[in-house]
Amino acid sequence: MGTQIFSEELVKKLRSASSVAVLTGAGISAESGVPTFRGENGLWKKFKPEELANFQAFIRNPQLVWEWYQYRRRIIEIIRPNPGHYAIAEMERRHENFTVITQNVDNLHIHAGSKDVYELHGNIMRNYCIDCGKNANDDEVLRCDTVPHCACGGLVRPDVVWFGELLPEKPWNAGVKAAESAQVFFAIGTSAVVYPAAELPRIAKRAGAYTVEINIERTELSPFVDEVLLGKSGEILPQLVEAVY
Ligand code: BV8
Ligand code: ZN
Repeated sequence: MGTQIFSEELVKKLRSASSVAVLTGAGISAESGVPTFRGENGLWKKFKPEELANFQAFIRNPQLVWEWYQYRRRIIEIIRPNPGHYAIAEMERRHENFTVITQNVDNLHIHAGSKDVYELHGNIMRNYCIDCGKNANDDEVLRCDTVPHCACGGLVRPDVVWFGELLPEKPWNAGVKAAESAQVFFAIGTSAVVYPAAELPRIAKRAGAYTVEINIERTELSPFVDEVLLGKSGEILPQLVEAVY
C-alpha cells in the first residue's frame, strides 16, 4: 500500500457522513483506457472538444462529428471499469445517501455497480433524430459508419449534451440537491473547466460540505477545496475505502 496521502480528518468525516456526493470527469475513466479530453493524450489532438461537441459543428459536418462519436463508442464498448469506479460503488453501499454525478458518457459507473448515478452530459450509447426526436438506439444505428437518417429523413445525433445546450433537468437538479446536502463532496478526475458541472463543488463548499479533489494534477478548483489528493483515482480511492470502512 502506498503512503496514505489523505488526512485523518477526511477518514473521520467519511465515517460519520450520512450524505456523500461525487462529481466525476474523464480522468476517472483514464485508467480504463478512455482518452480524456484535455490531457496530452486528449481525444483527437487536432480538434478541441468544443469544436466537435456542438450542434453547429454537427450540422456543418455531420459525418465528421458522427465518426468522432463512433471512434469513441468503439473504445467504450471494449473497456472495463477500473478500481476507482469499483471503489465508488463500494462507498455507495456504506452511506445512507450517496450520489454519483458524472460528466462522462461512458456508462462505467453503472457497469461498476453504482446505483444512484446521474449523467449530466448524456450517454454516448443513446441517439435520437434531430427532427422528430425519435430514439434511435438500436444496434444497426450504432454499427453505422455513415451518419444515419431517421425514417422521417432527419439526421440522427448522439444523445449527449453539446456546448451551448442545456443540461437535462433531472440530473442537474439531482446534482445540485446532492451538492447542497452532502457532508463530504468529491471532485474526481475533472479539469473543472466545463460549466455548469464545475459549479457543483462550489455549491457543495458554500453549503458546508468538506470538499476533496482527486486528480493527477492541480486544477482551477484546487484553491477552493478543503483537501487536494494528487494521484491516480484508481489508486487513491481503493486506499481510501480500505482506510475508512
Ligand atoms: C450550457 C458532452 C447553458 C459530449 C461535453 C465561458 C465561460 C464559462 C462557461 C462558458 C463560456 N462559454 C461557454 C460556456 C458554457 C460552456 C462551457 O462551460 N464551456 C467551457 C469549455 C468554457 N458550457 C456549456 O455549453 C454547457 N451548457 O452552459 O448551457 C446555456 C445554454 C444555452 C444558452 C445559454 C446557456 C454544456 C456543457 C457540456 C458540454 N459537453 N461533452 C461528449 O462527451 O462528447 S463537455 C466535455 O468536457 C465532456 O463531457 C467532459 O465530461 C467535460 C469535462 O471534461 P473533464 O471530464 O473534466 O475531462 P478533461 O479531459 O477536461 O479533464 C480530465 C481530468 O482528469 C484532468 O484534470 C486530468 O488531470 C485528470 N486525470 C487524468 N487521468 C487521471 C486524472 N485524474 C485522476 N486519475 C487519473 N488517472
Ligand atoms: Zn425523425
